[in-house]
Amino acid sequence: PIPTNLAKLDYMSRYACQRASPLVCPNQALVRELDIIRRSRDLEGEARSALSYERAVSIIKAYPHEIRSLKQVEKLPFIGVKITGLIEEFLDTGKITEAQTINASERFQTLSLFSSIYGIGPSTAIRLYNLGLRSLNDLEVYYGVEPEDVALQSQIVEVEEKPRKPAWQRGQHKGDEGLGDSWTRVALGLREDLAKKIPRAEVEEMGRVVMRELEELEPGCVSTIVGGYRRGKMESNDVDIVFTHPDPSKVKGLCKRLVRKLHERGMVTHVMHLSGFHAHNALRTHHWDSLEKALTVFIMPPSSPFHTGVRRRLDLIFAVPDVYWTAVIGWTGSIMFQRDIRQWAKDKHGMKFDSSGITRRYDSKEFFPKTEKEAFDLLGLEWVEPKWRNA
Ligand code: TTP
Ligand code: MN
Ligand code: MN
Ligand code: MN
Repeated sequence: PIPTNLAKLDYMSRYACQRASPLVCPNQALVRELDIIRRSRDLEGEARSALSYERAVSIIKAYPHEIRSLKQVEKLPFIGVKITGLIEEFLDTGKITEAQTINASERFQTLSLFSSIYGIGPSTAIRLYNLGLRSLNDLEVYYGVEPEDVALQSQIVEVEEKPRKPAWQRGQHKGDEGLGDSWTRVALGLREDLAKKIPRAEVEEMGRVVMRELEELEPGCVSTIVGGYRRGKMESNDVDIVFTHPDPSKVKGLCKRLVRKLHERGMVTHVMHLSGFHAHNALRTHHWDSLEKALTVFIMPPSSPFHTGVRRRLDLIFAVPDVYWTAVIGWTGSIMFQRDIRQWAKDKHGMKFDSSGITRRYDSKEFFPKTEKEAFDLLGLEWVEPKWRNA
């Protein structure tokens, strides 16, 4: 199915938010090869190079035909000399030697493994690699993981992170250096569960279970399940939910109350980050943090037919009604789609966009879209269905 306004979208655009990017594209094998190099650059701390590959991959994801000749890609943005050479090799041989070499290397495999642990980012992974560690067992010994780290915690584990740059300023690095050794021990204990993907039906059940608890706490809340689920992924790594309440005064403090309730019911076992309207956010200089959010570990209650005992990552985001739709857009992603909305808003409209609002730069006027479509309209963007935001 092709988006109805595909004609108005433009796969040649430099902005991912003007392109239609499906989950699976006609050039998926090429994308997979280039993405190995992208991940390797990322793991090696070569952020600029990683971003170049990310942009190249993203433009190919939106290319609507199978690529059979270099002529098809020569006019695409972000496809420079280096990438053109790699595509040429792929067209000739069906593979990219550099990607295959990287993929087979012990270093890449080990860094990938280490950074798959929540809270371990590239530079920690490299440090551990340089210490000679190679396996998860090595990590457990190094961090002194005890059986109780692996066992289900009955007591809530709060791991408050240091303030750090928002995701879009960090590239894809999740949690690097933000979390300490105590969290890493917990994350190692959870790794088998958190590595398991979440099917759509279970994502939906998690949404229902959480909403039932929230309704008891504060009737009348509304929510949208966002993240990869909303973009159509068949299996997610976590569940992301944005909430609001028609009465803005009911939203403040609700995130903490919900997390406490879920914890009391045994459904939330860990909380990695709980944030609200801190004093330092009152000036709204720290927009990303002005939504209340909790990054948690959830376990389905025994009363649910989906109860398996597998622990899941659950992100809860609370927004006042004024910024609900910008929060939904931001947390629907993809990261690249969102990053380019921000860039587009700045370049074309002198506006600042992020999950916590839309602000005009010159007079700081804030805009409060009443729907998601209205937010796109405000930014002069064609509507893009969530399942076409897999940039
Ligand atoms: P993620 O949950 O990290 O990723 P995802 O849902 O796209 O895919 P999956 O969970 O299956 O791996 O982030 C969800 C979206 O939220 C992401 O596309 C961009 C946005 N986001 C932020 O705005 N800030 C953040 O700190 C993070 C982690 C994500
Ligand atoms: Mn903060
Ligand atoms: Mn997600
Ligand atoms: Mn998430």
